[in-house]
Amino acid sequence: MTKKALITGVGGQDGSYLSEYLLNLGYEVHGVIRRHSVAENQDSRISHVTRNITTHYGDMLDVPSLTRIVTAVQPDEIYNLAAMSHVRISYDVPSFTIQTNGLGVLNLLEVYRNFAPNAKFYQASSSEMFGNSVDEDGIQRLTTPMNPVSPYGCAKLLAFNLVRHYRHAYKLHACNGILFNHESPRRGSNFVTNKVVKTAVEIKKGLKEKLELGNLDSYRDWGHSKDYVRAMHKIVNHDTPEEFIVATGETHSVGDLCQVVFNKLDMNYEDYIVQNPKFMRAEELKYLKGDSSKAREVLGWKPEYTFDSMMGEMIDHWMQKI
Ligand code: G4F
Repeated sequence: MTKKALITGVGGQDGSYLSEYLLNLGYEVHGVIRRHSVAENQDSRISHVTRNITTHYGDMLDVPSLTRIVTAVQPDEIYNLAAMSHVRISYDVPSFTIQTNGLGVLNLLEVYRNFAPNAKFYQASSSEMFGNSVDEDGIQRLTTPMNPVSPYGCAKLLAFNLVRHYRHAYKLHACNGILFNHESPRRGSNFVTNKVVKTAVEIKKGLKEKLELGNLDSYRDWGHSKDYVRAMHKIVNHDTPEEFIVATGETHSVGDLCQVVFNKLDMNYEDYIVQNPKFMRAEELKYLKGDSSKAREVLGWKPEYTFDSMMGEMIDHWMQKI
């Protein structure tokens, strides 16, 4: 029988790659989209697959819409990818962030347990939940304490704990994937990787003179979204509902990222970068490097992209587009 997947946040980077991945596996794919005043922005990342998936208007804060969608679709798998996903902006809209990324997940869990309790549930948890906790050897693992440093991280930790609680209390197949940063040409251009690549290409083509950034000294473990959506599917289809970390195990500073990208375009990044306090955070998460050995050993997952091949793909994308 054809399996049905319901993806909240289907219009985002991960939602678009996950839709493609599940369609290729033969799934019937349903996605929840939010109304946007610019109609084209609602489904710009999934316009190439909208004929093959069914979209439903809904919102994590609107329980009637979630109830209507879950009841009608009766999904086998629910992937909750909906979120206010920008960490710096979460300091500007803390209440909205906590409501959407925290209480919104509670709404969806309630609808799930009441109307589709046999489904499997995946929650997009985040390495931002660790905050500045790191083990002595410089790695975050499943056992590393979680001490978030942003409204975004606090909300994600609330959702993470709710998912575990619902699993135990109501015997649901509800899992958390703790995903470290993951990028692609489809990443919003206000996240640092795509911002650096897009602006560097604009500079190369003579359209801009400078790249304004915030903190250059923070480190991130950057993987590719396409690799990470494969992990989501493996996590939810594992025999038992559990937590998994998805990460490359490599870390690079924002400064290193700039150096790699500008070098690939035969430029020296130091000639173009200006620091602007506007892009700094009230409290910075300084360092991420994840241990994904459980996902590799238990699920047989491993990334196909390297940092270098991912950056190459993103540069090619913007070189063609601009
Ligand atoms: O690309 P970023 O905005 O990603 P961030 O904050 O790490 O969050 C991403 O990864 C999380 C997983 O850990 C996800 F949960 C979350 O949804 C999102 O996908 O920033 C990366 C780093 C930060 O240290 C930031 O301070 O880049 C630094 N940075 C320096 N200048 C900048 C800039 N970030 C942005 N967005 N813009 C700048 O101009």
